[in-house]
Amino acid sequence: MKMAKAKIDQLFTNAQIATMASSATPYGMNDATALGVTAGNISWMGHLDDLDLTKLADDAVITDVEGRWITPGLIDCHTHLVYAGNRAQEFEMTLKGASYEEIAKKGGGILSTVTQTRAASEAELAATSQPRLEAMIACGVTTVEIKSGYGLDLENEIKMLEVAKHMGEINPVRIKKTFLGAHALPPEFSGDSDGYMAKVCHEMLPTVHTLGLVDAVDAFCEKIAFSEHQVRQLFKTASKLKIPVKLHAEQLSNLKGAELAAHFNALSADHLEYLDEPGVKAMAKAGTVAVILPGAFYFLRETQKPPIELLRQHGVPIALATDCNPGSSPTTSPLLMMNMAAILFRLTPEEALAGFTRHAAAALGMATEIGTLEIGKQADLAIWSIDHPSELTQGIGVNPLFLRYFGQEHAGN
Ligand code: DI6
Ligand code: FE
Repeated sequence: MKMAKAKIDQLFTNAQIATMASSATPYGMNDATALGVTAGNISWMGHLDDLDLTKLADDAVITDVEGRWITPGLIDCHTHLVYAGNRAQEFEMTLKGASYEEIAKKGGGILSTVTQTRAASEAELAATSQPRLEAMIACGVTTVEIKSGYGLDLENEIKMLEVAKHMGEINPVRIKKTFLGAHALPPEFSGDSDGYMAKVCHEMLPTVHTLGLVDAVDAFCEKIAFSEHQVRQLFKTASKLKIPVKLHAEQLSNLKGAELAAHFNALSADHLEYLDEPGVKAMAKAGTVAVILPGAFYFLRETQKPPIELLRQHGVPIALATDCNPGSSPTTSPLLMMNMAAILFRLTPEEALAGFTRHAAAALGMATEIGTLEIGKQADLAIWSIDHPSELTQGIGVNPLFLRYFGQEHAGN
């Protein structure tokens, strides 16, 4: 068999390793100082002196990282990275005192991004989104989830998901595609949100699924978006099609979205500022990951904080993400989100890093493949010029990335 003969083709030496695997040691640190990769997978960790040299390919690349830290590549498990235009003018209006409602009435808000995204060709949409993906890659990101939800009709939702897929094909990064047709009510369905949800369930979701464009289904469960009852219809449809679900829940109020998500064994419930204890318990029971989005909390000047201590007490895994979007979290920086999560919500630096690695992998249903440094997993690595992993969370807008290694890029060797 090919695998049995395969040798280490990339070796990193003189490293300190934060595996982020759940273990007794902080950051899953082990005492290995070298890490070997075979065809894009982690195949060996240990001390160089103990390496059986017959296991090393003759042409192996050996990289001395000079004492730097290796962590899993970062995973951004909640983004709206593909969109056209920007909402900087709305930002100016907000600072002059305009409310969200006033801005929406003047054609702003999510629907202004919908108008601009619909007007963009596939090529334009890809071109305008590409710098955001590159910025994430430059921060050590190796996997990005991208949601649709600025098309809100079949043609434009397909366009967004095709762009996301294409970006994964031309960039050294793994893209997971989430269908968020139920993000907002499109203008042509004004006053008929049940009618729109029926279209999402009976036409849009089955079609994008048949086209192979969907890894998960998401919705915005909120008074200004879709009700618990409407989201239930969507999740029933997704379950029939065997597509995993996730939910924007409890961001601005408590509509019991997290309990609904848990009922459908959701991969994650996201935002969660207004989450209560029954919701936390339901998530714990279902194994649903809590995705915390400090960028949106900060940018919208929210004051209600997600119940971090309750999540800890009930053992709910906490992931973090950028929520990269033009309206409520215009950022591409996971490291900045880690700092905000620590300062605003008192996550520890270790929890913050686990939030962008191990738990983010679980929020995408990929816990067995990525998110920790373990033998057999993808060799998605971020190598940092730091003295200790807590520095990743301490810095504000600092990026100490030294090198990023994306296993899949080397899988064909
Ligand atoms: N919650 C949010 O914070 C974003 N979407 C969502 O469901 C906002 C997206 C936007 O304003 O464009
Ligand atoms: Fe979001």
